[in-house]
Amino acid sequence: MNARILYHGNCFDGCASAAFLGQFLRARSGSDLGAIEHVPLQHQAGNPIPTEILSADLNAVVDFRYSSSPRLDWWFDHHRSAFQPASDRAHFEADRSGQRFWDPTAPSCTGFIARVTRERFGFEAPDLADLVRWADVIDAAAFPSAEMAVRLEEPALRIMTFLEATRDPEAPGRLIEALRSRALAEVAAEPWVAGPVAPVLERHFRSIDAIRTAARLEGNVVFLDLAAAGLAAGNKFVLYSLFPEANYTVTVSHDAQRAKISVGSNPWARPARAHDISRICEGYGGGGHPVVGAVSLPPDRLEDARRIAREIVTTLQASPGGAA
Ligand SMILES: [Mn+2]
Repeated sequence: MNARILYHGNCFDGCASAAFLGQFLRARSGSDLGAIEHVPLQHQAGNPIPTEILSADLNAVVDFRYSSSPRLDWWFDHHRSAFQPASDRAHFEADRSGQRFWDPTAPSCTGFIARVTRERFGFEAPDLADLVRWADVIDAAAFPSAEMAVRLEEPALRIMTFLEATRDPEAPGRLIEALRSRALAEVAAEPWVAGPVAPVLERHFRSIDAIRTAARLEGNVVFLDLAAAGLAAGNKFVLYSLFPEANYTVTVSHDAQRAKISVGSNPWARPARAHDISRICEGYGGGGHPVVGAVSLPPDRLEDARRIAREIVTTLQASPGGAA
């Protein structure tokens, strides 16, 4: 019996989920289980999980949307948008296989798989506890400090950087195999991980100095015009590490597709966010969440983007509701 695990590609939680489920399936099936093949999935319009892809003896999907295919043997996800089309939700709720699981409140899919396989199937994997813990931190952006997310020193954060940067189609599968049985520090030190990560980190650290020069703290808001500074959008935690006292960030960026205003609130700031950022962005045709949002304009409207960004800075400097 061979197995295929489909997972959210180029994502730490996706790969960690695949590694954890692989260990579970091995423990459950013993010598009946032959090779496990790992196939990355990407969000895209249309059906990203065609039935032909579920053609192994045993097929699993982790950290990715639902499929109503009868060939799907195991499914774990924690995305709120797991059911597309929405009618898939009724299919999921009618399922009696006891092998399809969804919890949109779970910080990571890896942690969710660990919880379900322990509670329902008595599976314990103490050697994967570190992997589970880091998947929870990374997928929920629950870093104890902005500095940790900027320094990228921890092995798990190096592996995260590697996954976001690698263009080698063989790399994620190799990584998943390694994560199943080896410590994160050992995997991060492998030349095939550390090698490609080095230039990415170097670019990242160099951009920090340029951002420090270009950004301005205006009251409780950091304003950064990346377009004027000739910088591309990057690690969103840099501004919070440079300006820990700021409550909000407003960034203008520009590429061939759009002129964009990004608005964020500092997760580590006290007092915490008071404005609803999604509502502010909606006022300019954008959107997002209460804690983070954006407005996108066509690429030829950079000056309009700058004007809107200035207006949003002023709005955020005032108390919510209008009183200054
Ligand atoms: Mn996830």
